Amino acid sequence: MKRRLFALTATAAALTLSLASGAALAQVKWDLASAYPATNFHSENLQQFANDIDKATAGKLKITVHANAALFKAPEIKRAVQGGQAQAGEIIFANFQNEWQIYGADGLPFLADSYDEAAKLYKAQKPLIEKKLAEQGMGLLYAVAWPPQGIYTKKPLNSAADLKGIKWRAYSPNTSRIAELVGAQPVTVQAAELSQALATGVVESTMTSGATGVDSKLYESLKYYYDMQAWLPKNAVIVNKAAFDALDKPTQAIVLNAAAEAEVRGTAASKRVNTETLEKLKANGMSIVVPSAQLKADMKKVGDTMLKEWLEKAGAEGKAVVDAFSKP
Ligand code: PCA
Repeated sequence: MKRRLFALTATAAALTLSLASGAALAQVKWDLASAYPATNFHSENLQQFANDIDKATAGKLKITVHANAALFKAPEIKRAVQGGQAQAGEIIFANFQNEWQIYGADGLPFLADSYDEAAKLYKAQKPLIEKKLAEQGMGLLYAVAWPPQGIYTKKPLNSAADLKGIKWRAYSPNTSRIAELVGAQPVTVQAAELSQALATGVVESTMTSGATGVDSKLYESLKYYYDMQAWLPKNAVIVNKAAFDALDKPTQAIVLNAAAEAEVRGTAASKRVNTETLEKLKANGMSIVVPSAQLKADMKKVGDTMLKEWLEKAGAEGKAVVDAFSKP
């Protein structure tokens, strides 16, 4: 009897041992939700990020990228990552401004309107955003700016007054506010539904990048692109903290390293795509227009109003971000 018990215990011990080593070798699978088409430069960069991790971990961490809002719609991705329905996701910060103003800083017209300024603004936002995401049970892996935002229309624009009454597609609180300030009618439509909204006449103008102009074939319904270079909103790749913490240390280091590389690679791609997509819009019959002095001045005024409003809402944190950004 005694003997038998020992034998059983030994078997149990062996089993535990094999399970433990099995656990250490087990493959981890993550879902990464994103909202832009698979051929968009952000999505291609994400896929490369996932491939790099797959390779560096010898297949131990497999990340499936679900592009084009296939898993969650753009505004749902942040909550899905927070709740662990997706271990990771790509969000556009500016979508979450109503939750916390600092997320919207890079969606303010003419605050940071070049790649260099966007990088500087990111530096000012980053410590606050990392802290906020940590409080929400998430981590920031990397962020990449979209190309500068311009105005797409059917008819020529001489000044902001020409935007009065037109149906304006917005993707964020700030892009809706612009419409209100110029007297247009804002309709919120995320990129995944933009082509359809234009085709069905739900909207007839928008403010976005050349990249999204090409992704959504805006030249099929719209004729003009006013190259305002108004702001460069950032996409960020975020991770559920519990999912990240559950990885072993070497795998965590691999993820962070791949993220740092993705940030550099994605930023270079954004710059390249900015030039390429404006060329593509032109090749497809769109007029790429340098805005008139009047249109520029009108939109600058909109930007000034929005910065003032934002600073009122964002309080001391907002002031700290703008001060850090404005430091020479
Ligand atoms: N494209 C995205 C966000 C900013 C951009 O350039 C969009 O239009 O939804």
